Amino acid sequence: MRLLTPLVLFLLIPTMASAHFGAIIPSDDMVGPEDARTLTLEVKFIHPMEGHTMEMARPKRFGVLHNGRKKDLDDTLVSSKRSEEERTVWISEFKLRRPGDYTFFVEPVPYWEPAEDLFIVHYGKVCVNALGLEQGWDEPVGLETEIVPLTRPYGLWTGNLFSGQVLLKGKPLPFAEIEIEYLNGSSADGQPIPTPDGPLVSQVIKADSNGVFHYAMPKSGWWGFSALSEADWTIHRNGVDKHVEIGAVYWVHTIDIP
Ligand SMILES: [Cu+2]
Repeated sequence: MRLLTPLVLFLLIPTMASAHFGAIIPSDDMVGPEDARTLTLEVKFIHPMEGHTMEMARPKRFGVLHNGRKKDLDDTLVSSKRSEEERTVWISEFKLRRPGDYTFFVEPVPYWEPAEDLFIVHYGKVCVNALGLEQGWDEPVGLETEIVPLTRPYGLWTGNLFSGQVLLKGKPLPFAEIEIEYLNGSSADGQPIPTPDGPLVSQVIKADSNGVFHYAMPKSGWWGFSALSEADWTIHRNGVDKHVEIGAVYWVHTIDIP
């Protein structure tokens, strides 16, 4: 039995309940004409359901797509130690000047994960609707891999179905596997739910032959969707070429019907 242990551990790794998620969490997903127009965005690398934060280096790229134009926001990022674990997260203040949808996106630097013997790069996205004009949310950013929403990704009730399409190099990724996690503690009352066991931590669904998936969100708060692929490039580490897991991550917010 003893000899089997390393093999068993190896087999367990791909189905580990605890999933990594790159995240961009804005202070709101909808900003009306009467609201304060400064958004605060938190860029971080987390295990959303279990409430853990990984250390995050300054992202390689952070920007926003609005009205068909991409704007670089690297300069706005300020490091912070907000999490209980004293890990670095990145904060950006952004002023919404014009109406329309703002899709924020991040490309982190590769994160070395010794437990999986690979690097992780999660391309994160989130959309914020501004000042009453609902336009732009369905545009791709043009990242190496990304989720493009088919459901308008803001103003969602709890229980709504969220649909999206997974793209890899701009093309639909057939039968992509998508992990879904709830950002625990992000409900309207701010009360975390007790961390569930095993398969309840991450939900897992598969896209259809066009890379399209659907999921109904059962609680108010932020929900992360992550579709993982293996990059066709590797990173040299201590003389060995290591695999790179690339993730297309998208975040949406739901509120309860009053
Ligand atoms: Cu981790």
